[in-house]
Amino acid sequence: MMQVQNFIGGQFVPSVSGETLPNVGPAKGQEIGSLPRSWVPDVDAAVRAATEAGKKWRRTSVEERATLLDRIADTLAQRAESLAALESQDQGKPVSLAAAVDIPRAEMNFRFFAGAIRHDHTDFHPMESAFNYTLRRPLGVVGLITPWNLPLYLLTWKVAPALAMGNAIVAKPSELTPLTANALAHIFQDIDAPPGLFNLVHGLGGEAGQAIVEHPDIQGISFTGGTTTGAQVAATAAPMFKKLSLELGGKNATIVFADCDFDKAVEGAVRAGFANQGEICLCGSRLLVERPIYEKFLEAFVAKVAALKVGDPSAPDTQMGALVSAAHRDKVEGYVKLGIEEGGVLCCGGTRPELPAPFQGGHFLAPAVLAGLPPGCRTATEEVFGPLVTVHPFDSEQEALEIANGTRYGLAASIWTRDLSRAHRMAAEIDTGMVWVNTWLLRDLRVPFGGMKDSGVGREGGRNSLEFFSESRNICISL
Ligand code: TXE
Repeated sequence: MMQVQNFIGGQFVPSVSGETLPNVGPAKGQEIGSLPRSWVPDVDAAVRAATEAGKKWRRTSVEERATLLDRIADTLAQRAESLAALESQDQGKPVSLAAAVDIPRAEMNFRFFAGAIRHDHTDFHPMESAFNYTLRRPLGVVGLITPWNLPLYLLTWKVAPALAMGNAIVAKPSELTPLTANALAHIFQDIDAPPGLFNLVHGLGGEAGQAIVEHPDIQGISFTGGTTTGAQVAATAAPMFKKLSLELGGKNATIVFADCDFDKAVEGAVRAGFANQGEICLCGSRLLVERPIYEKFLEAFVAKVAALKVGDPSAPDTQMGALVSAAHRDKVEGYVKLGIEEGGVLCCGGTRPELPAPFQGGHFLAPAVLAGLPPGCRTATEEVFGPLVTVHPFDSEQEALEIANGTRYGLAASIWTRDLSRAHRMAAEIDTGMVWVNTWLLRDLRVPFGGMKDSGVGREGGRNSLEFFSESRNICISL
């Protein structure tokens, strides 16, 4: 049993109240440990520690900060195997995915931002009688609130640039996945990072999370999670004029034209639809296929989805693990049912697979494909965030765009076609923050990452992160 604690001022401590929350493992549906149920007193202590540490940290050199980030990356690399096993056990994803994606990306997040500040530059604007230069100063103490789908990957995506720009941190991971955040705290302690630089407060969103957002001595909030929660966070932070970054939900379209590389597009659509059990905000949960190849593509897609190996996340050949919680599995099951009620045909999956002990109590769901739904129905426009893809035919670029843009979200899309003029045309018209062409989830950490509409506000990545986690100050010197 893993009883994690808060990490405040460089020490592991229980919550002030002493209360804890259970941590349930998705694969077996059994308790694997506990986490502190923190609230205002715990957040206060974390903010005090961060404020103290931040006074020194903001005066460190770029090289000192980059060196710390590199040391964290080195330690993450050394502990990669155990971190992958921990992430898989906590979140339910296959250990192969955690080892190939989550943990290497956590390491890369630190290495990337160490490089970003070593090679950064700011602006200089000469005038006739004066010149202007821009200084970037840290915000001070920042609150980082992260979700359960890519726990370490998304936490480090915020921790690295926040530290790189001289800030101190109060972070709260999802109460559903505390373990790798705890392991990161151990890394900070093991490498003797300045105490109070990185503080971890576990607990419920409406308690510890809310306390972080409303704390008067936290200058900025970077949030990744659901759209509904994002609205609550914004409502609290906005009147306090805190800097705010919101990376929220998505209902992304995979758009396949008849001239595509057929096998590559099928492979890409399956990966986009079901990677990480479909629990990625970038997942292609709507598949739009040009009518001439619709039947053939649907058949090939369903065959590959039905063949995905669902089961023990720790088994090397498992392709889809367990959903993060029983409640989330029930939510996805509810959408499968709704899809059928809305007129969809269930082509495969959507049921609980029969698994041998000790997995019979796990939160598993066979990946589901629903065809024949009207593109504007609830199942095809609301974020499900699980292993469910709806498939729709289209007859023109215009129709594909209308379907793709016909939801409240605007995060990502992928387009599969050999006609690159068409790809550029479509990419310019799709209302999303990101578009992939003949690929999916290929990531360059320098590019702007984020969405529009109900998918969020702001961009992360490269200079976008450095600018979010700092205040630009223009200084004008008269000649
Ligand atoms: O997110 P939540 P969850 C979507 C997806 C998913 C839904 C809910 O649809 O089903 O969001 O997922 C903290 N003040 N995405 O439950 O609830 C909470 O404790 C401050 C897409 O993970 O938004 C957790 O740490 N904090 C997303 C974090 O917010 C609060 C990835 C996210 O929790 C809070 C995950 C409050 N009032 C879910 N309430 C993506 N875009 O990647 C909760 N929290």
